[in-house]
Amino acid sequence: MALERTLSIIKPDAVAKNVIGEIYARFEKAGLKVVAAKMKHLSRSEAEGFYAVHRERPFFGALVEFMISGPVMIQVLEGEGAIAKNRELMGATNPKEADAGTIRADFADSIDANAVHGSDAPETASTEIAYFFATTELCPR
Ligand code: RTP
Ligand code: MG
Repeated sequence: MALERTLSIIKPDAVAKNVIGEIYARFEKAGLKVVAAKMKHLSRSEAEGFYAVHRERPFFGALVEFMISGPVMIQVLEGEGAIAKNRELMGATNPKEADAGTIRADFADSIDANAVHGSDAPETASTEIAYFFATTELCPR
């Protein structure tokens, strides 16, 4: 398996629940390393740009409103197969369908307020990392 980097966001609901540390512990226990991190309250245009791929979807407006409702914690995770590993730790988009023991099963309330984001493929991981971090902000490999 290849050493990968992926973008992770702890969404406003999970930040408000004060579980950043608990979520970081799950990343670390799974062998994922935090190689960059920042806390940020996204502007509307930042959230719209980040989720531009979903612009035409019926949930786009609600998604943007939710993502700007409070600060988020944004990190780059590195590890063997980091993209899939992080998606596994996160669980299904809808917490009602998420496997027991996943981040969404344990911390998410609804499909809108679903605690975390994770890149879904190598291409989206590169674009999403570059969306929030300058190369100089990432730990060298
Ligand atoms: P994410 O991008 O946040 O990691 O989540 P995901 O890949 O599991 O889900 P995606 O299909 O990319 O959707 C992005 C976010 O939009 C919200 N959503 N709402 N109401 C709905 O039917 C619906 N579908 C998606 C979720 O908050 C999802 O995380
Ligand atoms: Mg997605």
